Amino acid sequence: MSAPDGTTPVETPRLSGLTTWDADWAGLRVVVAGIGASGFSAADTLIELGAVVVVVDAGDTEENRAKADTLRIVGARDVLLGADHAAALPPVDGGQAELVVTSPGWRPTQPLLAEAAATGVPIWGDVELAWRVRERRGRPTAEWLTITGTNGKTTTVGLTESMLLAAGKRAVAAGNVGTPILDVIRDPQGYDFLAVELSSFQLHWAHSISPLASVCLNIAEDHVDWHGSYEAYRAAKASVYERTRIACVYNVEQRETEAMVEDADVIEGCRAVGFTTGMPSISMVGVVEDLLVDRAFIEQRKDSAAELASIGELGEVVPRHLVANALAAAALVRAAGIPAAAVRDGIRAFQPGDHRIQVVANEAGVLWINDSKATNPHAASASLASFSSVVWIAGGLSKGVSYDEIVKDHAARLRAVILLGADPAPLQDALARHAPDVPVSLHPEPQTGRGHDGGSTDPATGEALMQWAVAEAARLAREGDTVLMAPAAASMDQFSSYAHRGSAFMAAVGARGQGTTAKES
Ligand code: UMA
Repeated sequence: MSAPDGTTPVETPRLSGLTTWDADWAGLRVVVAGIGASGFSAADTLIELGAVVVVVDAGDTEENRAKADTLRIVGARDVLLGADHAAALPPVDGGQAELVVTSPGWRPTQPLLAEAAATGVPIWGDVELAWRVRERRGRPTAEWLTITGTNGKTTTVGLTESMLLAAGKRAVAAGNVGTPILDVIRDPQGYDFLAVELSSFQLHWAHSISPLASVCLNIAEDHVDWHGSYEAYRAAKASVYERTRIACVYNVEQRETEAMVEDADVIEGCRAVGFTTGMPSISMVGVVEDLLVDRAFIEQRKDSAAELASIGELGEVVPRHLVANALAAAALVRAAGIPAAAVRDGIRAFQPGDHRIQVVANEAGVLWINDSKATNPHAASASLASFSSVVWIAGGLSKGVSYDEIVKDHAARLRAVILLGADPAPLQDALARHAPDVPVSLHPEPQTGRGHDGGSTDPATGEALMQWAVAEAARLAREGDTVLMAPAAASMDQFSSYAHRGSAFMAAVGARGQGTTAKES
């Protein structure tokens, strides 16, 4: 077996025997790259397994030093902090490392990793390590349901977890969603199922995962800087389907995901199951009138469908992509034998995260929605598509993306646009080209853009800007409109995070005396 570049081995005779927790990990010489969430968890796990571990991180920060102290106490051979240490592969116990376990944020071109690859030292991500140690004597072995995609991963992983819990299973969401997967693998009680969110970075470094069911929700250009090309990003996403055992779940409305399934090397007998927000054909889950239905996992699927839940159970405002996410989650758990009633109960119990299509107010016929988490055009486009007449608050740090397509696709539904962003030009220009009749509001004073890349964002600036934007929106919105704050851009030029931007929006709407229906957590 070799890494995605086709040359670097990911196995050696020693490593190929290491496929359970109880295998002989003792004395294995490992370099762990990174001491963030996943690196710390990987190092801690390897130490517990008896490996000889050297941890490297370019950041010599107070937080990293505290973590380094903890790892030394539990038995790390060495922890090397600082940029110089990350420039080369360090020796372990005087010899060459037998394995590198990397954190997802480290690019393949990073010098330490490049040296490992060039000298034939296998590189695994923490997710690969987790897969290798998932079986442990005396504990249940959890089944994995794996979820990737450009947008919607976190919602889908949350819905999947909720449906599994509703069925009375011991289940947890882990991976890119925030909880390092090796933390849940080491849970003393163990789990029946893991709902695993996988980023393209994690997939790049995962080589032998064989999930029960898997899904790539959608794909659009993202993270090209890390992968080097869109093709490489796509290949990483597509690898989620490799070695799937029961069902590869694809997006009927995005043919590219179905093509990924067709190309995947799956376990004999694995089925392709589609999800669609339209009427489902055989072997799909989909929508009939206002119901989510299953035409894939019932015996009479040739001529009938089983009701799973009604769309209204997903919330007050149900954008199409939320329906899609719920159907994808339903397909994953149905593949795992979860009853239809638990799909419904899981949807009812699910609490979506803040700042993702969050209803802030619904008054005087105007719906106010906070979708601050829409930090790229693909996410904002899905959001816009959910409403027919929109006052759109948008713009921010554009990361060099093009706005032509999103403006072209949604020009007809725009009542007005209110621009945020230290440099509003990218979106403003696209609006001028493709929606010249839509009124555009720009803040009367030039925006500074303090805060990006290490500068200190002045929260007051962001708050004042948002108050202006909300006042403009209130002036422009008509009965039946939706005021949608889905910026299609990152926030860091004017806010400290997307959460800060969303909170500023909610506070500004609240301050105008709108009846808030959502509270901040
Ligand atoms: N570092 C270096 N050299 C490098 C890169 C990083 O030394 O070249 C060090 C940093 O100083 C830092 C550590 O590595 O100490 C950080 O490692 P990391 O960036 O891989 O982050 P972790 O803290 O390990 O968190 C990772 C995921 N982060 C990324 O993929 C960037 C988290 O996803 C994930 O929740 C966590 O593992 C647990 O699995 C976050 C994310 O932003 C939410 N994901 C991206 C996204 O969703 O778009 C992919």
